[in-house]
Amino acid sequence: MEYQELQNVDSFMAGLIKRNPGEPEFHQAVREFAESVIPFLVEHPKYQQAQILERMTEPDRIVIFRVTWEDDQQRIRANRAWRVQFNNSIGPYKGGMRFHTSVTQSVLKFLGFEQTFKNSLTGLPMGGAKGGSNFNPKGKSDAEVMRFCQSLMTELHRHIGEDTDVPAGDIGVGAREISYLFGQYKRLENRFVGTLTGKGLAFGGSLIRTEATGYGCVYFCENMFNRSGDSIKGKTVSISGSGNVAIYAAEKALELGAQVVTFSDSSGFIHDPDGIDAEKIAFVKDLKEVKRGRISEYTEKYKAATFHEGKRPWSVPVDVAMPCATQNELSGEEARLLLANGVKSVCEGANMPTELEGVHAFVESGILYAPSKAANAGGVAVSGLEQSQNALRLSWSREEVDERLQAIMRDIHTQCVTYGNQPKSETINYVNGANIAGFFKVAEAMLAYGAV
Ligand code: NDP
Ligand code: 2IT
Repeated sequence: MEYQELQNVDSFMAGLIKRNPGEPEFHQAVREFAESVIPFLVEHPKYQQAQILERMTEPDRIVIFRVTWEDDQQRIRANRAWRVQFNNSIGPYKGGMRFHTSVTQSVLKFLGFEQTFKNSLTGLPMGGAKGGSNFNPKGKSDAEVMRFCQSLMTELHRHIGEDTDVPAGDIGVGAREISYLFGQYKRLENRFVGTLTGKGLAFGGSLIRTEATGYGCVYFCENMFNRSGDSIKGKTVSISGSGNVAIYAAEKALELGAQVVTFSDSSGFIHDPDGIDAEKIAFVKDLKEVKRGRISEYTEKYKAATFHEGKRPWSVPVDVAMPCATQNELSGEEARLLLANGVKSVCEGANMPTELEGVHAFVESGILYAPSKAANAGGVAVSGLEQSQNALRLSWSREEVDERLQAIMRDIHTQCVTYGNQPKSETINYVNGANIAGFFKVAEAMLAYGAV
């Protein structure tokens, strides 16, 4: 890499795009980060002299491997898997595994990059990583998923460890997959250690880990409202997705007195103007987690609800929008529509769900807009607490973990307010706040280490 004199975002991005061709999601994540951090770097030349931004945007390493497995018809199948170990300056690598047909190196690089700063914001000693495979778990039997997970772990186990790299779940990787992965890891290593998080409660898992991302997202939203004496209570909320993050965001929003009116999946969204209550959430949980069905089936049971095939929920007028499905699921146009319909807050449960144009629209509008790095850090935070409990060989109560989660989300909010304060405005730029606060700790560690 040429020594770069930092001029502006565009010149920095031109170099990054040249070095990483064909990786649009990675470019997008870095650009959003660079827009916040470059003005800060210009004021603090010590980071630039050490080429911190250039080094931070280069992963420590990427492991790529083939996963061969046998399907139920005894046919041999092959997939590709990755582990992107992005940055371990402040702790062992930490981040989820994603199984989805859309997984590419670009997607996992954007996720590993963002994970580094999200983990820094939690205040826990965790570096950033992400992994996954283009394996499609949809329509596969439990036995097929098991064989795939065992084959994947047969290679991955060499690259991970409780003090090296600690994977967890993400899209397509839930309790079932983590159990198969952990079982194979334990067998290969002949050691029972907390090298994966999101484990079952019978074998080292933490209470509240399943709920943590969704709950944390709502806690963050409540912190934003509370700052101006308001609350999520009584607000209408649209949620996209109907997986782990979406379900528990809905559960906590309901508990705090909000009315949730949408869920979605990759085939469309449901709108329930009566509000999605606890019984309906339990129905969705069973539908998606146990029956592995489609969200459209909701309208067969709840007749007042409508299904909108191939559509996303952002046309429904609401006070709060929580994208909880996947990256780039909210366009610039949809962001403007939400704003025109009077949205007061957008809180991102998914990673990078809003296209850059939408991010700009939300920030410029001055609404309470929480970017994913800050808003969905509750999941990995409780993963960090699971690691602590495993190291101590004990388990904390539900109340204790929930209190720690709330304290961590409050602290992330405070960091965003500190670094995202705008001199001539009442509003907080939470994007700048999260990026600069997350950057700061990682950058200080890298500076201290010298040229490594
Ligand atoms: P799940 O696999 O449990 O659920 C994913 C949901 O999103 C499903 O409803 C799925 O629909 C939908 N979805 C996935 N891909 C697409 C797509 N391309 N287009 C439309 N809908 C899609 O995953 P999680 O709930 O765990 O993850 C959701 C988001 O939250 C991801 O961005 C993830 O990175 C992020 N996240 C997750 C954390 C965790 O702890 N699990 C922590 C922090 C962030 P369908 O069933 O049709 O595929
Ligand atoms: O994106 C994320 O933060 C996660 N999927 C959770 C990672 C973790 O290690 O718990």
